[in-house]
Amino acid sequence: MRSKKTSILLVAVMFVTVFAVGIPEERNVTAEGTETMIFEDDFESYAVGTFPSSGGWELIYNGKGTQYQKVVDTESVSGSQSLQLWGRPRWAATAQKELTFESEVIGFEVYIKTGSHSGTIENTGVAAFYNEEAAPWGLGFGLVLFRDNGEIHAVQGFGPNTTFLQTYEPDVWYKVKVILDKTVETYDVWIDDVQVAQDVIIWDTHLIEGIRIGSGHSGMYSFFDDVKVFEVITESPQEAIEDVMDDIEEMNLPKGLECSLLSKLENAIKSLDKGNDNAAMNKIEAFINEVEAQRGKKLTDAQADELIAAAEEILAMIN
Ligand SMILES: [Ca+2]
Repeated sequence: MRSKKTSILLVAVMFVTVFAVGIPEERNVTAEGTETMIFEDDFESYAVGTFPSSGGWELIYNGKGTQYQKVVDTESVSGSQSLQLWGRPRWAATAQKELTFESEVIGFEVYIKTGSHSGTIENTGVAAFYNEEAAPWGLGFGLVLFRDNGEIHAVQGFGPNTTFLQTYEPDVWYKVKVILDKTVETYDVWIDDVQVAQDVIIWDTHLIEGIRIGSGHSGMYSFFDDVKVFEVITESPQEAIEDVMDDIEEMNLPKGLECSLLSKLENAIKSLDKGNDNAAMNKIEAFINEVEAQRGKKLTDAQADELIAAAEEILAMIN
């Protein structure tokens, strides 16, 4: 009996954990704004030894040979699989995924691991936003290059000038993150969650139509896992609160409750306009408490969840 209870509890805890972890993956609030995922691939869904075409990836250049550009189960960050890309001297191996972006601020994340250094400045692992058609060999935007000399670089414009970011060790996974702002034509880079470049200058970013990962001319294998592409919504907390107010008006709630919820949010906007972030956060906390108190009464669970999730995102934006 005791073990049965324990296992029921365990299942419940697992459910809550999975559920709780699932949501922030879709929408991640950071100092840059709210990140909304538009594409992700952990390479777990493909047969080992195949190229992940069924996930929308195209093999643009086949490097050392098409048979080397494949999902493997010998290396991984998530699960048991990753994508191997393997270039050769003067012929890269590159995989591209076409995407459509609506936001002016976009980003990607990818784990990269490459082999030992031979000391040249040829690229081993590469990740970037891309346009395949705009130039004979395509154009990369927000490029992050792992070079065969053990250095990681960002690229200004389309090169040849680069910015040294840091060194790397062979056969170690690195988490690369880029956020690119089309309105000012710059990008920022993080390696293992540490910001290593800010406002690297690029141009013609309106041409971006996808993401590319690859192994350059060094002839060294590279592995890629957990590719994520996201859009960053950079609205102000005030704008985000106005969106929640619109949602409340669409819920057709009893008038008294609607007025009470809206007035708390209106007051939060007034506090933010005055620069009083603490007062604004207090008002949003009061809003959350009122929503919680009406859960299962004048608000359905789904409505309460939606409003609280939105309010918590706004708190994270202000904080
Ligand atoms: Ca994986």
